[in-house]
Amino acid sequence: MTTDALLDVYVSGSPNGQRAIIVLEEMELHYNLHFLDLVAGDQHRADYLAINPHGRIPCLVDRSAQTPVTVTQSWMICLYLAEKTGRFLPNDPLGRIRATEWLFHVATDVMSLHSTHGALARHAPDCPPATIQWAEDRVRDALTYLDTRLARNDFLAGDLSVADLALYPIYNRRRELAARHGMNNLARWGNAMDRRPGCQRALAIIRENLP
Ligand SMILES: N[C@@H](CCC(=O)N[C@@H](CS)C(=O)NCC(=O)O)C(=O)O
Repeated sequence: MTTDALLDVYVSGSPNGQRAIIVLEEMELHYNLHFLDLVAGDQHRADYLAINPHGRIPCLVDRSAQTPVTVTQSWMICLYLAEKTGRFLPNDPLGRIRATEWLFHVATDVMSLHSTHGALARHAPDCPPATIQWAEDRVRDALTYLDTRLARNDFLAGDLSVADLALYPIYNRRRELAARHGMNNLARWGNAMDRRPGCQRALAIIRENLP
């Protein structure tokens, strides 16, 4: 993290925002951090909407090229920075397909269930408890599949890749669920991620900047 870098990142403490910081720290990039308070509505301010009209975080602006590049969607920020640095994405075509496949898997088959359950449990007071339990069970199923995958692989795509970096902030919110269901392979993977200095720096930055 720095104050006059050519990369600007706009985040909050949510898993999608954390994902961008984790990737930036793991890739040892210099960047200007803009931490938005979503409860206060920073994402709706005109100066931010001029950067990302969708009014969502995260958003990355790369001013290192002649024409600045703005990238939204935390998954695309993962891919963009992996392409830019040549890190956490294999060079060989098959390895690249596998890492990208697992990145998409985490985005569509894990994050979507995690978000749905979180939204129902926190923001839908009239939702029947059985429906909330059903949604939690779908998160459990998604994590169980990852646990099975990690029984035979150290990391999702074999070697450490952007897919693992992208999963880490979701796992951090679901540690208790995974432990309750005895997902030991996922726990071993989580411990390996916990030990990474880039992940540790990212979590410290998030803690320091929470509103
Ligand atoms: N699919 C997007 C999701 C972006 C998103 O929904 N961000 C939320 C925070 S996690 C946000 O900015 N919410 C602000 C709002 O809804 O006003 C991504 O992965 O980046």
